[in-house]
Amino acid sequence: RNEPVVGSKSFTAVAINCAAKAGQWINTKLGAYSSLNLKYSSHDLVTEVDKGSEKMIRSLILTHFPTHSFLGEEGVEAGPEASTKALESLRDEEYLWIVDPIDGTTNFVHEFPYYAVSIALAHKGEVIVGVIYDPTRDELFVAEKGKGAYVHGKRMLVSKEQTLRDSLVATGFPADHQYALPVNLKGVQAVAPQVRNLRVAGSAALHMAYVAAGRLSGFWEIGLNSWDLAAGALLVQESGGKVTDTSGQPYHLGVRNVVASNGHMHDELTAALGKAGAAG
Ligand code: 2AM
Ligand code: CA
Ligand code: CA
Ligand code: CA
Repeated sequence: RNEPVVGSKSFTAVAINCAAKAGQWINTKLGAYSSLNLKYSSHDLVTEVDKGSEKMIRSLILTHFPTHSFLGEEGVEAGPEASTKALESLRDEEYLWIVDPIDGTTNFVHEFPYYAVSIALAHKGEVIVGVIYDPTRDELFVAEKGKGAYVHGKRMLVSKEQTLRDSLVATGFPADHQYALPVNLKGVQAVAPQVRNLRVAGSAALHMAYVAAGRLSGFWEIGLNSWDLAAGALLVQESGGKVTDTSGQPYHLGVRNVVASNGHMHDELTAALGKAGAAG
């Protein structure tokens, strides 16, 4: 029981199967969804495809593992209070699946091909499996705690840039225009002049997967939820990178303000955000 690795192969197989199935179905709905709803504002979208993807993943997981717990974005009321509560009530469960059925819904709605399915399994609050699937490129990112991270079955390693100056860094523009967006705009203003260049592609999960794959040197964003980060954090860690909150404390499921990187320029990025008053 104190060896969470036992059985993790079948956990991983189920996670992969769910992500691939949902992702392929999502792509059949690109440009063909029928209901677009606003959650909090015109910046916060949900479609029936988000809900359908979550339903598909949830029922497949619970068929295989009926005793496990499930936390999915679309099963939780919108807003930071509800998502914190939902995580708090479940994080001590023995096995908890944490699912974002489409990360990058705004992109999906606008047919900007950069979105993903994110599935993580936590054992007593610690992520042991992370899978992110990009259906546009048919790219499957998989990590198992202590066993490395893979894309297309090939081991991933973070990039080697040592300084912000040589780094390609991504961030996100939060949907929360009241609080998180102004904070992150300060971060953008501070970081953009210091890095090689900045990318804002609209999927936190894929940005994390790209840090793991060495395609980005680092990523930060303010105001995210557990389902945006759980799988990606394990991918980055298992690829040799570093994941903390914006104050430099180690990643855990409750982290909302995240910095993920190749490890080398991590402290420089975190310090730049802190100095700019952009740590959230
Ligand atoms: P989503 O597409 O699953 O909603 C882009 O900056 C990132 O922010 C995406 O990963 C997106 O995930 C997430 N996001 C979108 N709306 C959000 C909200 N209201 N609160 C927190 N994160 C959000
Ligand atoms: Ca959403
Ligand atoms: Ca998300
Ligand atoms: Ca989502």
